[in-house]
Amino acid sequence: MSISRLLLLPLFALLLSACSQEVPPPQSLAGVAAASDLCVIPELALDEHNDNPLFQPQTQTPLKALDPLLANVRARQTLSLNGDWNSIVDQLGVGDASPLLRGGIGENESYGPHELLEYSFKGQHTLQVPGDWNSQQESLFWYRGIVWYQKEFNYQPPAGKRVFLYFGGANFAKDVYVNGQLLARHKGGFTPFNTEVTDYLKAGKNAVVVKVDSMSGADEVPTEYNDWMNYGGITRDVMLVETPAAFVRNYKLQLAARNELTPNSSSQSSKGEQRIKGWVQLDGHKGEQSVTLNIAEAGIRKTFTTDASGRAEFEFDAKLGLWSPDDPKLYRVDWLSGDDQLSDDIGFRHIETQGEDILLNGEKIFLRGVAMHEESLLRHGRAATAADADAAIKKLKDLNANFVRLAHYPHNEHMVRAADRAGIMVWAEMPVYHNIQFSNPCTLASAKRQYSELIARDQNRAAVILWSLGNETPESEARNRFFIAMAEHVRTLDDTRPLTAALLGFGGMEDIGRYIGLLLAGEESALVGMLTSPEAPTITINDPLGDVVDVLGYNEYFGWYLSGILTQEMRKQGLDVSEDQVRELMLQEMEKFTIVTAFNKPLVISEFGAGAKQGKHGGPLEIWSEEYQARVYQQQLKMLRNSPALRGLSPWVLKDFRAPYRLNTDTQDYWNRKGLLSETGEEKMVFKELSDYYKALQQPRLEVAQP
Ligand code: GCB
Repeated sequence: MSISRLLLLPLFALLLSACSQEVPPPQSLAGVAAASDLCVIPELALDEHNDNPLFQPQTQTPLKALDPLLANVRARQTLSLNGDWNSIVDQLGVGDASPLLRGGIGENESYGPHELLEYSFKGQHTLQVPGDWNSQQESLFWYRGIVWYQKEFNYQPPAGKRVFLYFGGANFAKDVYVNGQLLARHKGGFTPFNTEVTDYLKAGKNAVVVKVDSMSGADEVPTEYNDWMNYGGITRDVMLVETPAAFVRNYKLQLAARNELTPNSSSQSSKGEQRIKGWVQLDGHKGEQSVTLNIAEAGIRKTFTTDASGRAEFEFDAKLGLWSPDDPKLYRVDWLSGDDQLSDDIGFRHIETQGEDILLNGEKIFLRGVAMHEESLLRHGRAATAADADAAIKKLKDLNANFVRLAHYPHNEHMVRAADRAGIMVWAEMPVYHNIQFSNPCTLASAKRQYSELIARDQNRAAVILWSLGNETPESEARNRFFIAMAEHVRTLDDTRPLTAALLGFGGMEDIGRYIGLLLAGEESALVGMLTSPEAPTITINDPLGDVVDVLGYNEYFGWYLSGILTQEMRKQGLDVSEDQVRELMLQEMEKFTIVTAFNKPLVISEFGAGAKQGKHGGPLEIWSEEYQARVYQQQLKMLRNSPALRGLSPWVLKDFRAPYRLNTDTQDYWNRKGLLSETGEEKMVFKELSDYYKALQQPRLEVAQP
């Protein structure tokens, strides 16, 4: 075997190239921006080449564009449309094409007993909303495709009011029909949308039909290939929201970034004074309009006059108690404008970075966190309710965490609001996952729009401290341009929160391969002693995306995937080693490794972990055992002490989650087993390992120090 060849192990690069998609050459940023405006049109395009006479697609253009998002809908008068919805599975996608359906399912045609119509919602199939269909019916467990939903309800439209149909989220593409008319089309599985239905509702019986297609497509965000279950359906709350004719549509009320404060500003925390900065947007007003902001507890009452578009921007000093994990103070905030009154609970805090530090209200913090998918701890399937959120928060508290990474897409609003109340800091994320079509302007447009929707929903949540742009995206020119455009977009919408992304880094992998290889070769060599003390590797994070973000996330699986990959490479190079040998050495040596960055920015280890089946016990080298998983954590936590820029952790992952990627039917059985909790929420040994560690970090002496 040639030891020198071990120096060039391509490792993860090999893995990644296997799953890379062909991406066309990068376009200029200007081109991307201009073309992205056109991307609404392809969404509406029909398949004109379908010449099957049975499938003559109708023209399906929604009657109107989507309305801008209404903020804080649960504080308004609402009629919940949650509950049982009738459903039709449309595996072949014929529901809006065949003449045998008359106009198509969305038109919700009614028919007499002797009229032939080849669909009916009157059958026995219902699905619960909010909820994913996969967890509700055994026959739908693996189903990916179209399901039509229908809900009939009685309603008396209130005189003089406007009514909006609001969806907290449904995965992935939706066509929304109200009383037979296509009103809205939305793509994206994890962000809310609404459409005004004032003119389309009747007194008495009404019906909403939604065509939900859980398949996103190669040009979408995310694509189909993700390490999580593509739960389909209307997965979040649906409601009618009533407003006065003119009303407060959205607002942003946050502290101005500390670096924005002018020397003359009186806003210095030492005086207990802050500077509130924000805007309010009215809807339905005529010309300029006055709007009052009342924060009674802080003695604030301000009246602003909007411009003709209904928007007012403001800035003023205020004396406020600041939100923090130790004291998650929320103020009751009231907006008053004409006939409208809207209340919210808002916390105020500063979050910023300074060199390698993350500062909360000017103080250095360490993020004691964990990553989680949006899966319920109370039952199988997508989390959707306030009770789900409370259960997750309770587990985070048991873990002594102050931080959660809501991976890999926006989670529901209940979760973010619960985090606000509980003092759990949140990493919010867009599903720009692995290799998407970075050079496709429509893909960029979709990511930007979804981010706008998320920010419109969550911009007032003190808990949200980081906007993450994406996860483990392989480096390319096109990818870099994509993220520059995304970062600009997000910062334009919200300049008060740092940006992050979970990076990949290959640089140091070769060094790890060389190091472990030399140790093993040394053990076998006649020249024992001469080859056995190579220098422990330093892994440098140098992905150029680090230039774009403020906080560097880094996913590393030194205690899990790396040993297998290294073993294969070493064997290719002629070294006769077993995976066990490599794994043992890796775990033993890991504590000598150092992770550094090429940027003077804070580092969060956004993932590390190992799989374990709850209840499976074995020696600390037996993979899939709880002992092995716990040992990986012990060694990882020792190793991470060496990283000078480390300011937080969100190991992978709170709970085992459904993952069709995971084909080992013995131990995985389509679950990703890296949870601290089993799929039914039982704690594995590693839960205590991490909670004890975080408890020790909570001690005042260690609070701001590295672990
Ligand atoms: C990762 C991904 C995450 C996977 C995880 C795993 O790096 O970010 O989505 O589920 O690894 O378990 O391999």
